[in-house]
Amino acid sequence: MTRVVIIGAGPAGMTVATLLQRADIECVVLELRDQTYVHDRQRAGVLDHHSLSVYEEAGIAEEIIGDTPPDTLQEIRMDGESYFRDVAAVAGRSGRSVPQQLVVQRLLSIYLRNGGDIRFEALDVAIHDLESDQPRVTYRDPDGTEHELKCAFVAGCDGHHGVSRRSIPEDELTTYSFDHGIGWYTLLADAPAPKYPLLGISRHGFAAQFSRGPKASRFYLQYWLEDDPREWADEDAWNQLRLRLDDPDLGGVPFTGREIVEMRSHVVEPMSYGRLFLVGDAAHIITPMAAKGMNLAIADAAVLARAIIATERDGDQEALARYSPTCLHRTWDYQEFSRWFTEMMHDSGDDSRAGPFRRQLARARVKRLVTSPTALAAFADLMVGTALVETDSLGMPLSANT
Ligand code: RFL
Repeated sequence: MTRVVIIGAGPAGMTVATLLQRADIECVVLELRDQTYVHDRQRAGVLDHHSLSVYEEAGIAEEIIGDTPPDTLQEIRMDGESYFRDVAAVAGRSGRSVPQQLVVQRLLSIYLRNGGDIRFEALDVAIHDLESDQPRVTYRDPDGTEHELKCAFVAGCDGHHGVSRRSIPEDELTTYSFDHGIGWYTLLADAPAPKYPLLGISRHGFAAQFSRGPKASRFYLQYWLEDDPREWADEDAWNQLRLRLDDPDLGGVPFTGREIVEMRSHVVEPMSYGRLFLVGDAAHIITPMAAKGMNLAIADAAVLARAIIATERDGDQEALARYSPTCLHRTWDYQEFSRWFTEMMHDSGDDSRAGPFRRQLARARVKRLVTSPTALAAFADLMVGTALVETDSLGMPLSANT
């Protein structure tokens, strides 16, 4: 018998595990893939200010962020002009550019160094007796040996395609999905990143370039849904990046990773059922435009760990009831921000999708951001990461009337 079974060793699962371990609450992590896969999986790249505060509170921020400098400026290139926005100065706080695989590697290293229990290549994970106060989780080793873990709580941190959400009866969940009607081709290359995150607005479509460590970049390239960019020659992709990012020097190295990013948003409500709590991508998917996916996963993980600690240590029966409404409050806030940002950046470039009127509206929004300190302040607050708003079990913010 353990207290908590955590399914999935991504940012959500490893954050729950590390925070529980620091509070001496026994847990076991079950991960489908092997350690090399978990170590090397590249995705997000920014820890926002709230995520940093989670690791600071746990006393592990220094180890997680290493020597990465604060995230400060962002550059937008539009019509041959560059606009710099110092979101950190405006918000009065900043995040850090830490590649997701480093966040996971460092959490894993802390967890293992302190004697944490993680089982890689856990196959056919299944959750049973969720409505009881002693759920069971079963899985199989690659050699076929079957295992069963009894626990008090299950943290479903196994991403969008995992088993946790599917273990909840369908009629207990409401699912909200939205297809943004946009295609993004994402490319990794050992090409030095620009000094600041770069977003390019162009008649040829949207493009962006972000740092993924000191010598690598992740590129994003909008494509039209009738195309399959995986069929593009590398040189065609480089040509589009040069054009849209207004940088003739790009290219000359091979791409080391190519992926299609689904520009879909997805939220399920509630984020818990019986003793199972959905955390991160298992409960919601957000477009990468505002860099919030990993940060929402970390915020959920922190809320869940705190609630489990309050229940286990202090017998607080209410804390877990507030988990789903508190996380959904933040999720919807960021879904709105991400959609707004996505629409603005895409509609203000090519007008074949949204039409010329929407293009002019979107460009007015971009210009407002670079000319109005008030508009920039609201943007910077969300971009850098807001403080967590706790809600009551009905979803009303606890701080709304204070
Ligand atoms: P993860 O990272 O998907 O981890 C889930 C883990 O669960 C394991 N698993 C299972 N384990 C046991 N049994 C099963 N049946 C299992 N099924 C799956 C998986 O192997 C995996 O180890 O979910 P988590 O922890 O919720 O973290 C979410 C983030 O990974 C995700 O939101 C971000 O990567 C999204 N995202 C970005 N987020 C940001 O904050 N900033 C960004 O700049 C950013 N860029 C991105 C992104 C996502 C991308 N892709 C590929 C969708 C860029 C890209 C290209």
